Order: sequence, then C-alpha cells, then structure tokens
Amino acid sequence: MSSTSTHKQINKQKIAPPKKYGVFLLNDHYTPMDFVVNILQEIFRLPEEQATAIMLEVHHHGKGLCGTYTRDIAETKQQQVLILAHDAGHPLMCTIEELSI
Ligand code: TYC
Repeated sequence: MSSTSTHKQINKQKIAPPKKYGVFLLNDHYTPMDFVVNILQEIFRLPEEQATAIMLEVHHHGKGLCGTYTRDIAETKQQQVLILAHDAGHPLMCTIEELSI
C-alpha cells in the first residue's frame, strides 16, 4: 500500500511511537544543592518546589528522574547539564536511560 495514501482509513501502515528516554541526575558530595535546584528549574523547566523535591531525592537516594523525552531532546538536556556543571567546576553527573513505558 502507498504510504502517501490520502485515505487515512485504509492506510494500514503501523508507525511505532517514538521511544522515551529518562534523564537522571546522580548524587555527589560536592555539587551545591542550590546549583542542582537551578539546573532543574532552568534546563528541565520545573517549578522551584518540584526542583527542590527532586534534588533532595537525589541527595538522599543517589539518583532522580528529571524528565522524559525523545532521544535527541534527552541528549541535548544531558549535554546542557554537563557543560554548565563543568563550567562551574562541579562534578555533577547526568545519565540517560531508555524507558520501557
Ligand atoms: N549531595 C550534594 C550536597 O550535599 C547535593 C547534590 C544533590 C548533588 C543532587 C548532586 O545530583 C545532585 N551538596
């Protein structure tokens, strides 16, 4: 069947939904708490209360989910975190995991 069919109803091609990726922050002993909260607000667009809750989750449990995105966007967010942390001299680590929805 043509993939350019104008008849949506008879186009049986199945398009898989895009995979989702979680972006996580990891704990360390050196990155200041307020720097992490700022990252969560500025890069992950989270309100202060939620940003603080995620920072504390990471601080107490070692790891926390900042958001879920398509792969390109997840990788861009990770790079933004790593560059800002490196430029500020902090060892903050950020990872990506494919989620099994
Ligand atoms: N553990 C850090 C401290 O006590 C704070 C921190 C929180 C660091 C979250 C990294 O992803 C992180 N200053």
